[in-house]
Amino acid sequence: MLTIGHCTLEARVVDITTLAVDAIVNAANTSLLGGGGVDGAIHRAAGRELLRDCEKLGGCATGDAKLTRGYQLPATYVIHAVGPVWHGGARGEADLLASCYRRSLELAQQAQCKDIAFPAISCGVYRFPADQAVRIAVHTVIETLPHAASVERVVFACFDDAMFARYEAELERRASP
Ligand code: AR6
Repeated sequence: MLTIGHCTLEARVVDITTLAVDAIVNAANTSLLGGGGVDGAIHRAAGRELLRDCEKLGGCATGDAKLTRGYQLPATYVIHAVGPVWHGGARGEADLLASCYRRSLELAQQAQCKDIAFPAISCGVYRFPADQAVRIAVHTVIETLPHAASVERVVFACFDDAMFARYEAELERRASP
C-alpha cells in the first residue's frame, strides 16, 4: 500500500467484478460492445442493461474512456477504457496506455468517485508487456491524482499472483525515498 496525499494505492488479487467501489475500470475495445477477458466478465456480471447503454455510446477511441452505470454490479459505475494492442512499442503504445489511466481518473473525478479499481489494462489479449504496463499504471495514477481530488482510494485488481507481485514491487519502489 502506498499513500499519496489524501489517497491510498493498493494491489489486490481479486475478481474486479466483485468489488463494491464507486467505479471499476473495464479493459474494453473500441466497439464498447463487450468481448473476452475482464470485459466479458464485467458484461456478464452487470447484465444486459450495460450492453444496451454501451450501444448508445458510439464506441471509444484507443486511449480514451467512457462512463456508464454499473447496473447489477456492486460497483456504481463502469469506466470503459480502451487500451492499445501491443505492436512492439513503436506505435505510441506507452502513451496510449497512460492516457487510459488519465482519462479514467478524469471521469472518476467528474462523477465524484471516492474509490476506483483498475484491471491491468492491455496486459491480456492485447499483450502489453506486464512490467512496463505496471510502471505506466502506477506512475500515471500518481501523476494524475492531484487533478482527481475526489479519489481517495485506488485499487489495482490483479487476476493472478504474478501480476499482484509486480504491482506490490512497483508500489514499494515508489514508497521508498
Ligand atoms: N478481474 C480482474 N482482472 C481480470 C479479470 C477479472 N475478472 N479477468 C481478466 N483479468 P484482458 P486487454 C485480467 O484480456 O489485454 C477483451 O476481449 C487479465 O488477467 O481482459 O486490455 C476486450 O473486449 C489481464 O491481466 O484485456 C478487448 O477486445 C487483464 O485483466 C480485449 O480483450 C487484462 O486482460 C482487451 O484486452
